[in-house]
Amino acid sequence: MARTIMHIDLDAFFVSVEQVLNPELKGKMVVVGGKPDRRGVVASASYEARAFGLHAGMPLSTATRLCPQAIFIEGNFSRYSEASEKFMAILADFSPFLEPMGIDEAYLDATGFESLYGSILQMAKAIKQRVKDELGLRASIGIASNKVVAKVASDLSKPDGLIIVEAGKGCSFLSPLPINKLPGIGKKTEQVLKGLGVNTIGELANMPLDILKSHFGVFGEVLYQFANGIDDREVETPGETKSISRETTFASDTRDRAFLKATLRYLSERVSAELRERGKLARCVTLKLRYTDFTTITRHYTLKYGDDADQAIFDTGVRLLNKALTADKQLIRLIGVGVSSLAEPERQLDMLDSSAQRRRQLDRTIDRIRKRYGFTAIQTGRTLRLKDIFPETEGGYTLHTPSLSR
Ligand code: TTP
Ligand code: MG
Repeated sequence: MARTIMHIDLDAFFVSVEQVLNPELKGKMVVVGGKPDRRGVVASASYEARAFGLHAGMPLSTATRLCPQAIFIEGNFSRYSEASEKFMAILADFSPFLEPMGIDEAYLDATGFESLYGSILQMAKAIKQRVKDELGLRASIGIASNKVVAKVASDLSKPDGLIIVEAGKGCSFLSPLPINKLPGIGKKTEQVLKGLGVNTIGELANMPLDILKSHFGVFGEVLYQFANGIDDREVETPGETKSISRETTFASDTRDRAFLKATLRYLSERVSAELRERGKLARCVTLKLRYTDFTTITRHYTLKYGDDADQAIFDTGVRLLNKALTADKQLIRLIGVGVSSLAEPERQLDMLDSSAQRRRQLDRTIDRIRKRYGFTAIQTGRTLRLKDIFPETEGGYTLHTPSLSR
């Protein structure tokens, strides 16, 4: 099912808060960051000042030269964090699936919420209206079926904007835009890409993946996916952990069952170790596979009782994997395993099943040894297969998705 993801970002946030407190500043060239005779940089510039080329990160001395008539304000962070809290509280009224990103931006999963407000457009307008009425601030909103497209859309819509990108249109929406509009592309990456003759996101989307990988490593894969409008990152609500997952992308696509299972075993062990560390049991196990053509599937299985044992998570993952391998014949580029429906352990269940209790005791002993000597100090026959393939570090194997190698 297509998701509905919103990215909401306040316009010229620090400056706008100052303008609410002092309406005389409205409609003027205003810079928050410090007095012009100070060393330091622009934190936020009003859109009127941006017309002179001012932007965040620019030295105040340059800003003064470009726009001497601007009003420079020192700023007061406590005011901004207070406004930020109120802003997030408004958003939380619209959907509990809210992921605050920075001080003035958030992702909101609005899937299924549209009908509550008539339509997604009405919902977005209602958010903008409340932010304006209650805080005096303007919010720009991008709506799409994933995070990356929603973020680019909100940026492009600024100021006071609203852009909806229909499901399936993400790629064509991004295509004509310059590469620096894509999240994650900083000055350095932009320069390398330009050197390769890549100026637009569409050109990046059409680059052979191997070339991107040879220049940027694992990040090349992310760039490729984002440029093609692919992004399956969930909106993650902070606070209590609702799910735990680990995944990795293979150096080359594979259907080698033993290797897939060895990787799945390792990922399952990492997931269950974290479950035990957090003192939770999981009811739902999810397998994620991405195929050569980038289609991604997830398959779930609900356990009868909550569990945190390596073997239980792995066995369920393998069952889902076997089914998926029978159903689809493509090579696999990514495998992941996750758990959700987390609950506190109910100890009395252990008493009924002494083998489960023994397994748990074994897992806990292994956890203690691993804490002391590293994750790979103890391995099952299955994960030993990975020894020759993935580099080993003290913390475990280094998989090819660095952020997920924990
Ligand atoms: P942004 O949302 O990046 O910028 P903005 O809200 O001022 O302008 P717009 O979104 O309309 O483009 O950042 C939010 C606030 O974070 C910004 O008001 C000030 C602060 N900030 C810094 O202090 N330093 C920086 O380099 C950036 C980018 C932001
Ligand atoms: Mg902003």
